[in-house]
Amino acid sequence: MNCFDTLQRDYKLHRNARTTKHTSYPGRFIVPDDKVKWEIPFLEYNPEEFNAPVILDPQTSWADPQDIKQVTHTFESFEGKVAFNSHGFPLNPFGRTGMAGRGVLGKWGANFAVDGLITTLHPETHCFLVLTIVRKDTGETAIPGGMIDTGETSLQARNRELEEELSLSSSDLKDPIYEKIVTKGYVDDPRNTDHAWMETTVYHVHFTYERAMLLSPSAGDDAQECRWKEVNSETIMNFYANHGLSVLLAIKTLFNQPLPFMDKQAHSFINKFAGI
Ligand code: RP5
Repeated sequence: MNCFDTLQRDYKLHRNARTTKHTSYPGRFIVPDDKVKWEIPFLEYNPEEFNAPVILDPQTSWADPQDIKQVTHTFESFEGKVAFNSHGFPLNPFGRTGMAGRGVLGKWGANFAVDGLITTLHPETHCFLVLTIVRKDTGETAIPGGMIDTGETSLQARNRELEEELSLSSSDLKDPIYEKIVTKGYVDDPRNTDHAWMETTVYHVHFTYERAMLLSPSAGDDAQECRWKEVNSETIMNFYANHGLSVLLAIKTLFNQPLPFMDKQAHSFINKFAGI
């Protein structure tokens, strides 16, 4: 199985959401692969409920009320119609996570974020390079991104996050040779619970190497470090959440375009681990 297939299989089973967790969380109830889906009976299932103090604080403007009956927003999801359990709590569209409540997530149901993926191709090594951050909270390599604020569009949020985390302005992002929304959907995030989860929109921009090297990113806000990272089978398996899968999906989508800058050697390199 190549890296892409492995990452996709793990994503569908939301392995991170079941086996990793935010540092403040109690242990997750163990959910075997064959008991992930809500439709599969799992009578012993008894996850602990956890709601972080910050989201229970009425002063926290970005958090929903703890009482689900007082929630006034509609329950939207890129994954389709949101299902509810018999107590009226929204159900994670990918299935059981081993944790009830909202954890550290503010909203019941989907919590919407955005990711700003920036890539280039090295002209000599024929390797893809991705502009990454190291997250302050987990120390893991990630695509820069963050939560969408109330009243913001996902594109505005992408621009704001790139400014905050990398000090890149929207003029830095002008005139890429390719630009596309790669995916909109569930994130296999360590903060997810049975009733609150992350969803994202991934924006991809691809620059020529010369143009990319003119960017001068510097880490800030939630990012402790930033760097161009080579895409290879080792780096791709070690991204935060399912960001490695998003990167490969972006590269696969890019290679499926009839674009003049296509690099045959890069194509055969990526093909080895992503099956393009
Ligand atoms: C992930 O968490 C998203 O893909 C995005 O990268 C990030 C948003 O959360 P914060 O970085 O704001 O914590 O689920």
